[in-house]
Amino acid sequence: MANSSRLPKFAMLFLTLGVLALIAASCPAGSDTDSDGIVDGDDNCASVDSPNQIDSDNDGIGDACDDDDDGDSVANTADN
Ligand SMILES: [Ca+2]
Ligand SMILES: [Ca+2]
Ligand SMILES: [Ca+2]
Repeated sequence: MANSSRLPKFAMLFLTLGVLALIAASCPAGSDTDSDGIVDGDDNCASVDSPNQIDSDNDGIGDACDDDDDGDSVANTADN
């Protein structure tokens, strides 16, 4: 008796988890283009692997994407 009533609940749990996983996988807001573990909406550099999200000048553009990551108006390539 106990076993026969437990099995459908277990099946329902898996079905629910499966549906939730399907919704999460198909939701664009949850996508992570660069696979660094930060979803695009929260990623300060969505196209570059940047799990640490460091943004030295706090301009909202992560160092990985920021041409001038210390905000002194001198591009990284020319900056000392
Ligand atoms: Ca990301
Ligand atoms: Ca990133
Ligand atoms: Ca920045």
